[in-house]
Amino acid sequence: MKYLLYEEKDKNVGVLTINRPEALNALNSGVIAELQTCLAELAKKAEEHSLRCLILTGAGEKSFVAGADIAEMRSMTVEEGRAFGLEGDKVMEALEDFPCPVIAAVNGFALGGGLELTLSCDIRIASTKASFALPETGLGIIPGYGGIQRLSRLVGAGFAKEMVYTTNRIKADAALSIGLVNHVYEPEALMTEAIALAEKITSNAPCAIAAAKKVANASVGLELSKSTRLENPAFGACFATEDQKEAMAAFVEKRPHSPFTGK
Ligand code: DAK
Repeated sequence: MKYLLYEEKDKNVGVLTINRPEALNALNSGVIAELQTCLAELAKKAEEHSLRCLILTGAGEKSFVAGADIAEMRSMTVEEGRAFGLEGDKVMEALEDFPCPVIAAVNGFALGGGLELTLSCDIRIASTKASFALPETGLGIIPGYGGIQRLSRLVGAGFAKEMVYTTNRIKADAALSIGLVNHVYEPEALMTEAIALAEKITSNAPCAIAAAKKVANASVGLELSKSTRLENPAFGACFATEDQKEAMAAFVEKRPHSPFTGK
């Protein structure tokens, strides 16, 4: 891969790095195509539970992803713009539907499509150097990778609309205060903390985590009465797993449970 780095850490944690630092990791069609291919491959590992939490980050000290590639977009026709958007949407959906949790470790600029990428992840953590904005309206376009919708759901329509209409860039502490990120760390601590968070997730039963992610995603936008009904079949299905039997037996027998297998 030209634009991506992938590294497997201990405890079923993977780190995927967008590696185009000379352009602040901007999303050109090459990056988008590689993300599609790579996420499809990694999804197979996640289905088998050999990968149980994925961390997404950007290469270099300055940027997570500084948006879609403006140099590439500037001369697009309406049809090309739509096609470019559709390919990007596939990446956003692949992250959102990824079979295990995805953490965005935001190490710098998360602008436009870069912010939208983080919104498709399950959890966002940031370094004190991170900043967030949707600069699209200043470029004559709108956030086209589901940013308006996902940001509104996360931080509420008021903050989302302010970010879209003003293009103002907000720092990590402001992102924390509106719930856009869960935690903020010093830059040198970001990856250690991301891995610690990922390992905490992977210490739990992978089938249960996958089921919880599916229920959480499927519930978005549904009335409470409908979304709670989604939970019941998923809850019941957990009782078919070896991990549930072992974890509950271990509790009752007052012993540590054996490692979760994802079965
Ligand atoms: N695209 C292409 N190149 C970029 C880039 C970008 N988004 N951001 C930075 N770069 C490149 C710069 O051109 C520069 O390249 P060289 O000149 O060295 O060749 C290099 O990265 C370093 O950037 P700077 O020299 O500008 O670095 P500074 O520290 O001075 O400034 C900056 C950093 C992040 C403030 C600045 O680079 C900047 O404002 N960048 C643009 C940020 C931006 O506006 N991003 C949003 C892009 S719009 C769609 C769906 C989604 C989208 C579009 C369509 N459809 C459904 C159709 C998404 C749109 C966007 O994301």
